[in-house]
Amino acid sequence: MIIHKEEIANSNEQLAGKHQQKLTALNNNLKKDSKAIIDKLVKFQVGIPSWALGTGGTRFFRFSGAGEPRNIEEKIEDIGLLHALNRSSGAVSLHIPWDIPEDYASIRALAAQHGLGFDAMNSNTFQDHPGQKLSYKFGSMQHVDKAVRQQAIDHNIEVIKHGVALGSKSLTVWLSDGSSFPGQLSFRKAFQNTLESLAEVYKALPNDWKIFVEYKAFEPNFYSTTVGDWGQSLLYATKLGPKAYTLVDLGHHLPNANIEQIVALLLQEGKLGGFHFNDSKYGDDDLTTGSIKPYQLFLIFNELVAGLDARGLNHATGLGWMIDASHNIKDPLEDLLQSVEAILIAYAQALLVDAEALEDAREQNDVVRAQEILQDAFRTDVRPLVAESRLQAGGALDPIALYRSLKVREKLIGERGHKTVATGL
Ligand SMILES: [Mn+2]
Repeated sequence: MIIHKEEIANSNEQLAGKHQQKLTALNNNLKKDSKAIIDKLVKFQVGIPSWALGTGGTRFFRFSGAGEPRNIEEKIEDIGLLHALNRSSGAVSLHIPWDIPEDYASIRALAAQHGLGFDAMNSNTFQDHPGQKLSYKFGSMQHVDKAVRQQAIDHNIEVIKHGVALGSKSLTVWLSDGSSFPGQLSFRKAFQNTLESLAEVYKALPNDWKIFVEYKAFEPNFYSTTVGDWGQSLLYATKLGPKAYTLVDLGHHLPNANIEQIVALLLQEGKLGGFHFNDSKYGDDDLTTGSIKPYQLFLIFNELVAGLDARGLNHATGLGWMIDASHNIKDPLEDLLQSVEAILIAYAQALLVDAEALEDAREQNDVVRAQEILQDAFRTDVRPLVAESRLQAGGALDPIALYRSLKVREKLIGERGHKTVATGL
């Protein structure tokens, strides 16, 4: 299905009066130029991964949703719906082999029709695929058997080829490699094998591509992970070369890690390349961004904005932004609308921070004032700015309300049926 411009315009018309009131009230109290902030919000796009359109599950059970996309075309259609509503979901991040494009030209045309481009490609050596010769049970790029490592290398090179054909410019590698018991592997050999394998993939990267090395503290391996934290990821990225970067996934840290500090230093070193948004209470919970720790999200964005500005990088294109979440009990499309909204809210709040005053407070060791400056921005209700940016970009003032009133899910169920499962889930 398609959401028509008139449907969005009609709904916006009904909400316009109230929206204008809120925006004027906010503008009257802002110390910064709201136009510059709104322009930045309009440009900011968050990639949507192809695996996030269906209902996820846990290791206990997967409670199926309904009307889920059954193939890559329907997944692109779903991202098109999101983008029509919020105008901030303009990129698709594909997962291979869950979403292998068969006809590149038609997939590209379909994406373009929805105003979507192709963001980072994702490889998968964390599971065995049908017809695969060798097993990844004991790792892929770290494996003691060279033939298994070669299989993982070949797969990643294959993913790059798909990406080139679609117009993508980056490859994200997340390895589940590690060990579940002490003594199971040699940390040093596992690192060396992984580095050599990644170097083979690096060699196959086109010149204008980036490779993102994603880290994760634990799970599915529970004793060690071969790319376990930002230090290890940075080590790989540094040894690989200038096209290799670290990727921060918010859920991949040990509890209470200071992610904003990690982000600040990686950016300073020019080695932060990709970013995966989600939220968590305990581990890699993959919950809706901003649903648990909105203040942390704001503090991270504060460092992102400061770090990107310090390097003169474009906020919208300086990093690869993507949502990486699992929707177990919510409608995935509603969940994604909430996540994108939360990301834009945190971004807008970070743009409100008075960086000069903050720097001054730091120089004076005025701890109280520094905190006041940050919390003043965080406690500002910036939702009218985010809504205005959507309005200006042609999106809906209230995406979730419109999604519900247009009965999008009901229509998708009508088209696709109740019992559908997205590929890869
Ligand atoms: Mn991730």
